[in-house]
Amino acid sequence: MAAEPQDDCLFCKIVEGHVPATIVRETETTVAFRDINPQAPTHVLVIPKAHYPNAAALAAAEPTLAADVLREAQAVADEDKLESYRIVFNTGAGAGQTVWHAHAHILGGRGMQWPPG
Ligand code: IU
Repeated sequence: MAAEPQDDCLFCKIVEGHVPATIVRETETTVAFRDINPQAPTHVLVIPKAHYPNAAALAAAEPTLAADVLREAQAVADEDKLESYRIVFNTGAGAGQTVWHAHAHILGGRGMQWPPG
């Protein structure tokens, strides 16, 4: 099932080029851009071009596209020469999700703590 762009979605607007972003990679199905409020030396968001409200909805509807997002996470890490990195999918407001278009945070370039905050 294809997901249509949403008029009120910031990340759909980035995909369409209507809102600026520092894009680091683009494929047929995904876009990767630097987070405007970086939490690590590398903080890139990888998003599917198609609109899904979160990673679970994306994986349920288009597992191949979810895999594309994960593949691009590694490509971002390779480009920034990260030996280790963290992938975060905040899912739901209680977990800190603020943008309702599925996105993977790719964080690296510094030490990480566990458990996360
Ligand atoms: P979250 O997992 O939904 O909280 O992540 C949304 C991210 O989108 C957050 O880290 C913001 O800094 C980031 N972001 C952005 O990169 N560009 C924007 O124009 C906006 C948010 I609004």
